[in-house]
Amino acid sequence: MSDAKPVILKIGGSAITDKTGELAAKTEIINRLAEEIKRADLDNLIIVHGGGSFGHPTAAKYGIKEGYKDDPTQKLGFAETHHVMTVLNGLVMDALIWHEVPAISIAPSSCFLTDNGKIKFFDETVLKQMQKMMFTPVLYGDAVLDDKLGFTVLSGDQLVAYLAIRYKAQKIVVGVDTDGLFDADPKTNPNAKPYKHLTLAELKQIQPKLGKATGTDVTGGMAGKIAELIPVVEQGIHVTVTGATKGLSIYRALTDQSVLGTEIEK
Ligand code: IP8
Repeated sequence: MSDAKPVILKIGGSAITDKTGELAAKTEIINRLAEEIKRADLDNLIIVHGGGSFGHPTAAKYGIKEGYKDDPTQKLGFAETHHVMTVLNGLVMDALIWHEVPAISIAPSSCFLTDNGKIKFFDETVLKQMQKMMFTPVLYGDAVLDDKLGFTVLSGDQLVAYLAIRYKAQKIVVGVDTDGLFDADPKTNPNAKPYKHLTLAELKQIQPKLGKATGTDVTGGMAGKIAELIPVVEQGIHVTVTGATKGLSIYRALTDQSVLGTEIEK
């Protein structure tokens, strides 16, 4: 049984899928991450992954984030968005279980409700029981029902922030497709400079300039993702943003070793 504060790992959709395609998973990276997670061997880890080229294009096609507009095709779009997320989640679960991580998937659409896009209700009963028994819960950005909008998209980043604050996380590790946060997009600008360390005040200053994602992203790219983390850093929770696409960064970050990336603290 474990009552230890959890470590929360967010695996960005951009790291485990090709966001310029549709339904394009990077299975080699998913497998390597599973190996690193196994090697880190944490008792109280919660994993949350993003949507990448699975959830985002489908959600965008049907306007799921903006809510239900009395258009019956949107209902099928909602079902499809949730379904493609379960397909990506299945690939992540396959890899974790293959590497002998006792991981169990939790579908956010079945236990979270939002109100105008913000989490309003969470039935934590099953997650808490999993933690007590030292399973590794795995959640993901999902299409969820919303009190005001009918439905919407709940990002993995909002889930991470919510769970981190609710369970007073030890720390958060965010795995992305770059080596941390940069002052420009390092994929298109060779002069982009990395931020190695950011205080809360500095994070607030740079957040609006962090820019959009490559490909379709209904939850706001890097700027939107980091905005979700500001309240977490305000609570004194340490955040490491590092590359999930390069070997060992996630293992090293999970086991408190130095990594190429950005350390964020209050
Ligand atoms: O990639 C979004 O999750 P995110 C999930 O963490 C969907 O923003 C359904 C687009």
